Amino acid sequence: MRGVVELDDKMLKEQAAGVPTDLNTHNQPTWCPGCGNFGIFTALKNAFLELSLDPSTILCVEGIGCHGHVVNFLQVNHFEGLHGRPLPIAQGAKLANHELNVFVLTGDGDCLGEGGNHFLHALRRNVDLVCLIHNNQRYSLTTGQTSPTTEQGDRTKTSLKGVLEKPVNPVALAIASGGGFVARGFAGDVDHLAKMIVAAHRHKGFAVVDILQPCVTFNKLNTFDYFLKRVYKLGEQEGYQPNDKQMAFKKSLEWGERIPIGIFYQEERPVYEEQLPQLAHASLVESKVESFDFEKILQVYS
Ligand SMILES: Cc1ncc(C[n+]2csc(CCOP(=O)(O)OP(=O)(O)O)c2C)c(N)n1
Ligand code: SF4
Repeated sequence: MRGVVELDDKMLKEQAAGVPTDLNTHNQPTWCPGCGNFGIFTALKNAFLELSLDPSTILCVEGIGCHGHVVNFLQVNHFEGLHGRPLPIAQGAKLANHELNVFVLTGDGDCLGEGGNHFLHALRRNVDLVCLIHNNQRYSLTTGQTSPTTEQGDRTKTSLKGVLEKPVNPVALAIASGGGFVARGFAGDVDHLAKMIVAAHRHKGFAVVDILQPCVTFNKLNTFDYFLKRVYKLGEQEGYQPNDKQMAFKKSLEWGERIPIGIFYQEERPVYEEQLPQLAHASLVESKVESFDFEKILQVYS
């Protein structure tokens, strides 16, 4: 894989002394050797460096799953709560503090199964944050059961004769549900994925990146080789413009011999937090508690 974080002299010295570098903690990643999460982790760190974000302003909200282990390896603020619930937590955090740079790291099970309802409403609500779907087409932490994105006919330990249902297509779902920034990346192309994450963060509004993430242990179909033979970049295709919703939707349905990655659709629209009159000028953390008349509020409810 390409795109490894370049350590400067200071970081190398810190690392040799056992002191955390700017973004790594003391903990070594525990994913299976060859897991696609390594590529996503590197792309995320590269994106943070490219964006020059102060780590103290970054909040990563993780779901429960192999993807959520990032909480242990990355030196930024984190919140890991319940399975399927990172989106409500992340939206609440952004409403409370508009200055936070909020990134949701979620799995295909977490985001589209347990949290599927939250995903739909986050898309139409449009709070300014980035949602990265580590899409390995399995419930991997719990040892490889069928997830909402497992391919029809593929066999898993919970679908011994092959999955009967059609898979959820996160890109098509996001475009159809009002998403203002919808992209797909591949864990095996770290540089391109980092670019997708940077563009998602620069977009003002809810930005989704569906990431093709091989699970080398429990998914023997959608491997690195499988994707390397199929993925191509939308940006390199002549005439593709990510502002044409109908074209974007058509492209989002392409899956088989060729699988597009890149920005499918982008459209800026007003973000939720700036439309709430009570939060339009300042977020909750900036509001002075003294300016509230609690007596009056209590009287209303007494
Ligand atoms: C409500 C609820 N249901 C099920 C579980 C058990 N559980 C924990 S992690 C997990 C699988 C996570 O899969 P996914 O979100 O796709 O992440 P991955 O491990 O593949 O990265 C499940 C089913 C749980 N913790 N909470
Ligand atoms: S089980 Fe799959 S997703 Fe989880 S760490 Fe191993 S390879 Fe990665």
